[in-house]
Amino acid sequence: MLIKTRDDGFIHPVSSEITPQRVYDGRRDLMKLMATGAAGVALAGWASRDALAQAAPGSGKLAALKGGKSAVAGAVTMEKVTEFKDASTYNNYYEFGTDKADPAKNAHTLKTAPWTVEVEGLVKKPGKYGIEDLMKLSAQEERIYRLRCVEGWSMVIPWVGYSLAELIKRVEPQPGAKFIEFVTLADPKTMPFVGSRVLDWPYVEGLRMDEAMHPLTLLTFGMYGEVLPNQNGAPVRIVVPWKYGFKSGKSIVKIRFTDKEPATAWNKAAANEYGFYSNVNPNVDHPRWSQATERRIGEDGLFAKKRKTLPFNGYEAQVGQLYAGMDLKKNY
Ligand SMILES: Nc1nc2c(c(=O)[nH]1)N[C@H]1C(S)=C(S)[C@@H](COP(=O)(O)O)O[C@H]1N2
Ligand SMILES: [Mo]
Repeated sequence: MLIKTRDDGFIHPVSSEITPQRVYDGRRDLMKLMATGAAGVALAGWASRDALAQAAPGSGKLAALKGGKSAVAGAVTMEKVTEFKDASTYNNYYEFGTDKADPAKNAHTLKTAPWTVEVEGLVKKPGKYGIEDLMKLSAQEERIYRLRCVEGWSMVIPWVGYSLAELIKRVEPQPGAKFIEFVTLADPKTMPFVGSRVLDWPYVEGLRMDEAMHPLTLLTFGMYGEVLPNQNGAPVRIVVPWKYGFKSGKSIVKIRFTDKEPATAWNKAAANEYGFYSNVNPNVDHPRWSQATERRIGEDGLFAKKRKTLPFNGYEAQVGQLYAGMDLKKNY
């Protein structure tokens, strides 16, 4: 699966290979269908979706879809996907304002082409990647991940990208490289709140090398079969599904390999509230609120029940081993 650039510099996905958005619009019906009889198929994930697509009325085109399958275990959930409208209008992107509606209103000023990502620090092959080359570096696939924000809400989003590990292997980390730092764009001309004092700009995030190498860590270029909307971190962001959302830095311009734990934006702003690890953990409260439950965006009607937050956001089977022997209360 590939996302290509048109000659005019505008980037768009190859739609025949990516699940079109209407698939998600119709997904509620598919889920209902699944609940009534096709339950066994539900366990099989994507294969089942193709089968169901054949069964779903008016969605004949879906049956021909082949590109959406993820090769990475645990990279697809059969939970109901959040509406695109919600995922692209309820955002955290403080460079464009602190209100959830601000990024969708303001991020049209972000200039995503041309765009380069610099790979530097403790690697044998440092370099600058144009966004188009970065997109083509490895086969892209679609993965449906939960994203759990530290503020207590969550979404289920079909992301498009490839494992960050593919890039890491390509640039050959030096033996001393223990962490990866992600530096995101801080452009006061196009980002109205970069002058504000909420955070120390640029927004920086980081991962330990084994976390960055974990196949679930997705270098992300698209969602819902399209390139990322600006407010979701165009043209490239990271998605680390077992960590609180703020670990998933948007609009990345630098990937730096270091021997020291990077100083990250929220940790610098409030170290007692936001740790470096920030693995989703229902047993470790935020100092000002519980992390035991979450509100799924799109389900916030009068009778909507809160969901129980799962350790590692439900990805414990895949990533728990990374933290064997670590005190996760201390390393929050
Ligand atoms: N550069 C940058 N990246 C960021 C943020 C931000 O303010 N600036 N917010 C983070 C937070 S708190 C969350 S919850 C997720 C939200 O991603 P989404 O809007 O695509 O759901 O982005 C993260 N990445
Ligand atoms: Mo967040």
